[in-house]
Amino acid sequence: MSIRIVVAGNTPEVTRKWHERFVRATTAAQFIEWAEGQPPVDADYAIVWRPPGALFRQERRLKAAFNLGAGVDSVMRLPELPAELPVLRLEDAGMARQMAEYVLHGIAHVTRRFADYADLQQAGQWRQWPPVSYSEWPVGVMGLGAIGSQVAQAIVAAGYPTAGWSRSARHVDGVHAFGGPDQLGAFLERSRVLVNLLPLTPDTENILNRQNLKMLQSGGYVINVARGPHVVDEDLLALIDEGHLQGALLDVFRVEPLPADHPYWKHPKIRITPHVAAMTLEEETVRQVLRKIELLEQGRPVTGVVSRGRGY
Ligand code: NDP
Ligand code: OXD
Repeated sequence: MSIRIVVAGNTPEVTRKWHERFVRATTAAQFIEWAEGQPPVDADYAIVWRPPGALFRQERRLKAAFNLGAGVDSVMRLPELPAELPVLRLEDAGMARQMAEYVLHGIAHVTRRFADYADLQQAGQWRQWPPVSYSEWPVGVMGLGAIGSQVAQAIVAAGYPTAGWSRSARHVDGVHAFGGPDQLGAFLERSRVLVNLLPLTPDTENILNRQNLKMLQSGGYVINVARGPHVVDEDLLALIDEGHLQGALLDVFRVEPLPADHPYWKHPKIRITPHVAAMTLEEETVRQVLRKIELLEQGRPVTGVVSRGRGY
């Protein structure tokens, strides 16, 4: 009997789209679109994106669940998720390169004063600012994982003094390593641009709060490309309005789509994008997931298994 794989997205359209991609990629497995209320299909694996918890109530014979993204917060928070079920996440799969490009854009926007040039253009003025002094723009990257480590390397290559903060003070060439809660203060104090690439876990929720953001160098800038609940929105807005921070580039939000009346939409010092910093690439994703299923079926080890203790 062939392997049975259930595909479950957050909407029927997402489910259908991914189902089609996997069906097109291989005939070696049977793919089934999951829908709420349908009888159990006794699937071996689940491929999911923000799935409803009911999936895990219905499918009781799963050997593993594959998340169609790097961040697994929407899966790990489901009370229905069986405690022993291995959850696997995407590892890079083409996202790190996109993320590096997005973050470098955000850094250059502030260091090269592109917002000021836009104002000068509106005013019909020809004026040149002095060249960037890179030493005045130390960048700190929170999270040095599959994506964050490559983003940090791109920032180093661009010439900025770069530090990284991770749980384990992970080593990345050219990046000053800080680790754990004890070194968070020192990491923030030496940073002027803060790039957030942490996973969302109980330990990291609300980490970009007044107390921590206040530790950034004056005139600081925040780039949040990880998850919305990392940021205490009121604290970020207050520190910008008080002038301690000069602005922010935000790709992710507590509620998505961002509600129409949210102050971020109209704030002159905040730029937003609709969760597009690094998009899931279909070809790379399908290839990575199918390869891991093949390895698991052969009883061989796979990487990218989420630690239940750490939550990422
Ligand atoms: P990884 O799991 O590979 O890396 C996580 C990093 O965060 C590791 O360096 C880890 O430390 C560190 N970390 C985790 N918890 C803590 C903590 N409590 N204190 C200090 N450091 C911590 O994640 P990825 O790089 O693959 O992805 C990062 C996040 O980016 C995703 O979780 C997702 O939310 C977001 N993302 C956003 C996208 C977008 O389009 N906006 C697209 C893709 C991802 P250590 O190395 O010591 O384990
Ligand atoms: C992800 C995302 O986590 O797209 O992969 O946000």
